[in-house]
Amino acid sequence: MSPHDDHPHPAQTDDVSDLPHESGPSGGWGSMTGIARIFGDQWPSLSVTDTLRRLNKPGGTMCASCAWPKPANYHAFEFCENGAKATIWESTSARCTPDFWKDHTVAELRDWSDHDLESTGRLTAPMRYDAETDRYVEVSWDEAFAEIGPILKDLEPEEAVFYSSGHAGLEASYLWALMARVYGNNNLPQSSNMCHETTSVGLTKVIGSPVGTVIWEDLEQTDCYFFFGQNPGTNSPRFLHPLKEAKDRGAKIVTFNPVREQGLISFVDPQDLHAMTTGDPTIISDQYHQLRGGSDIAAILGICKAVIEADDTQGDVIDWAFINEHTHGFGDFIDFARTTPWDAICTECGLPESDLRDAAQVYMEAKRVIGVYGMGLTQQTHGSWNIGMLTNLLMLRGNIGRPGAGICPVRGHSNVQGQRTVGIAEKTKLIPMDKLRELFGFEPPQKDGLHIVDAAQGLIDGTVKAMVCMGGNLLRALPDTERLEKVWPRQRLNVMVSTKLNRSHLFPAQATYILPCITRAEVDQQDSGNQWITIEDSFSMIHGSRGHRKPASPHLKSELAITCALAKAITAPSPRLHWDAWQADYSRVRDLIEATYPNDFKGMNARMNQPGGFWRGNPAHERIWKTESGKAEFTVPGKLNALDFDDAPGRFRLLTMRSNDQFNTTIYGYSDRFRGIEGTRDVLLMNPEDMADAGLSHGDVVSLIGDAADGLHRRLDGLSVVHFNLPRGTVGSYYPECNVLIPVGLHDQLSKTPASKGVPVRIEPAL
Ligand SMILES: Nc1nc2c(c(=O)[nH]1)N[C@H]1C(S)=C(S)[C@@H](COP(=O)(O)OP(=O)(O)OC[C@H]3O[C@@H](n4cnc5c(=O)[nH]c(N)nc54)[C@H](O)[C@@H]3O)O[C@H]1N2
Ligand SMILES: Nc1nc2c(c(=O)[nH]1)N[C@H]1C(S)=C(S)[C@@H](COP(=O)(O)OP(=O)(O)OC[C@H]3O[C@@H](n4cnc5c(=O)[nH]c(N)nc54)[C@H](O)[C@@H]3O)O[C@H]1N2
Ligand SMILES: [Mo]
Repeated sequence: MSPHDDHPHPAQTDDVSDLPHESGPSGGWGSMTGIARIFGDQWPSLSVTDTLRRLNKPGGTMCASCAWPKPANYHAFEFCENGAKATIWESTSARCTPDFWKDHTVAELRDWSDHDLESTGRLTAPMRYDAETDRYVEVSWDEAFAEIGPILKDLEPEEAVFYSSGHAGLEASYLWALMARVYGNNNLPQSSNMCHETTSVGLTKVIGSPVGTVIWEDLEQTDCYFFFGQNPGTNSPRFLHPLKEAKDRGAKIVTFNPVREQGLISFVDPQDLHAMTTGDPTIISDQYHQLRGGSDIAAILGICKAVIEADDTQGDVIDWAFINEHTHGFGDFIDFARTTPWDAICTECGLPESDLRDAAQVYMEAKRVIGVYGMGLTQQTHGSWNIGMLTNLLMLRGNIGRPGAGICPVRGHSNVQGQRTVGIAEKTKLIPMDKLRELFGFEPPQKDGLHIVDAAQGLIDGTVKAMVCMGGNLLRALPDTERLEKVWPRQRLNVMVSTKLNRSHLFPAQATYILPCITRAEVDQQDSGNQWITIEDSFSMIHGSRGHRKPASPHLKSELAITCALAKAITAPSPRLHWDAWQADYSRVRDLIEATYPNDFKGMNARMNQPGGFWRGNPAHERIWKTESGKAEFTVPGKLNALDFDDAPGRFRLLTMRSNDQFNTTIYGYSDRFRGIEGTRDVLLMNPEDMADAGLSHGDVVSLIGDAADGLHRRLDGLSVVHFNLPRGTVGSYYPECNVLIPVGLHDQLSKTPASKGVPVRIEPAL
């Protein structure tokens, strides 16, 4: 039992009569209370207020939480509740020093919760696992690299994997990718393999762009948003400001989500004195459609069908000029929309035809529409079809590549998109190998590397023998965590560059090292001074960032310094590889990035601190389609939902959720304020009629049983049932606890993104 683990279930504070669990607007005083609570919990030094003041402003520090863009015209406080939580969490005064291990063994810590592991504080020194005592012991940096080097050199290059989790800046990421390639592989999976890989692959297929087409000016000009499966209130709260501004000028917002998410319902701007005093919220969604989990294809098709019918009767609804000039495949798509009957569409998505026609009406009345999406669309077995369908809808009225319109995937980690841009990619076709050869005088490996799902399978099969991780917590973030915990220790080597202790440290391989790093808000002192780093946001804007805080320990190194030291330990010296000089002055790495990607990063060193960042451009924004046909592609999905299983008696569609009190596997606390769930994460959210049919009452304890076709047994015990406003047949429970239920093989068919929002489960009462 963890020391602070006083969160037994059931402990919901909500009243069951209080359906649909609405908790007051997002933002407002609730967000202040959320920040105050974590402040009291973590006791950061008071200089954290200085860090917060500098967040997301030119010349300041770019928030290490999400990738939401940073505007040129920033607010006095350009951070949100969750950005503040992330900053306070890493600025904690708590330290997990080598002495911590005097009192604890690794085996014992496996019973601790994710929250309590990270609550031990910032890691302060490099550590090596000692099997004899089952503890970590301090090592010097030199010893660590001297031991890691020979192990990796002894492996076949293909047996080692270099994972990264979207935090490290462009400079460290560029060198990380270079290091792997000089070492001899393209095994560079990244956290986006678990989230927006569906975008990288699926969106590229239809519009030739791996990233969204929208920029700030579009947000300022749009008159309509369609939201599919993205939750700005929790995951990108600064998005609520442009949404409010849009509502203030009369724009419309239509949302499709099985869960009524508070951030998409109403918002009180904490920086608006009048709103804070009166408590008057802005209503965000004009229409909120709670479709069944995984059924967006049907819902979007219904909207398209209504638009096509309106064009048939009234004319001039579809943008024929755009379709004729810019698209391919429209004939097949319009046939599909015409021939799919309304009752099939409505049965699948669980919404009446009138709802879809209402949504279509708003869509047709709007001149400029932005389609926003997140994990609700990407983390499905046919997530790529979802993205194709949303693109179909936007293209019907030419809503891509013109001002105020476009497609807007909202990214996750703060630099997750940028890491891909500068070479962290397992697919060789994405990398300018000729440039690398020319710049560094080596022969880059030609074979595609491993996606994170392939790496997980490789761990199971025994073909992957070393995971070297720049951040992250794979033993919680990946699917099938219980299976992976069993095979992870078989590795020859595991190296984890981390800021805090997490569960992935507790299943040591034959040799295991934890290498602690500074965070973005901390001073990154090198020979030429405190270094700037850069990141890329969701709108492909590049921003400089520099830390001002004293590092949590004098023994920490930067991610870039660790990369250079590792590179020297695992690759042969070469007159073209100046790892020491690059570490001494990161501007030299920016010159390399510019030399490798001249179109994207022209003048990088000079432009990085431009207010709002500099844009690396996007051909699809200018209606240049880098697809196979040279046109934007209409696509026809293979079926009306994005799942790999059919409905069956007793089978539910599980969507794994983030609470407002977590950042991925980092659990800040047990208050999912927006959903009215307090004091526990061990819950199963369920429709009241489904509960009645299953003979369950609010507070009953149940188990979830995996119901995938592979026949393996997967279960999660001890969840208390919560009476919740969800469509019938769809249930919700938290990520990462639920990851034991998701098969490694359950993923998007095109991009391999795990289908974390479309998991087949059954429910069993507790014994
Ligand atoms: N505070 C905080 N911020 C974060 C993160 C965090 O954990 N905490 N994580 C970061 C990361 S790495 C990422 S990738 C992003 C993730 O941000 P989001 O993309 O918002 O991800 P989720 O909250 O997992 O899911 C989004 C929504 O999808 C809905 N949904 C589930 N299934 C379906 C479906 O079948 N159809 C539709 N239409 N909707 C569905 C859920 O109810 C939820 O509201 O956020 C980033 N920002
Ligand atoms: N069921 C289910 N599974 C999911 C998802 C889901 O919605 N449902 N979402 C998926 C998504 S979108 C993602 S992105 C992945 C997330 O997967 P990961 O990126 O692997 O996980 P995180 O929780 O972000 O990693 C947290 C750890 O990163 C380390 N860390 C924090 N800050 C830094 C830093 O600045 N530098 C370094 N080097 N380390 C740092 C800390 O040690 C911390 O414990 O999970 C995926 N898994
Ligand atoms: Mo993510």
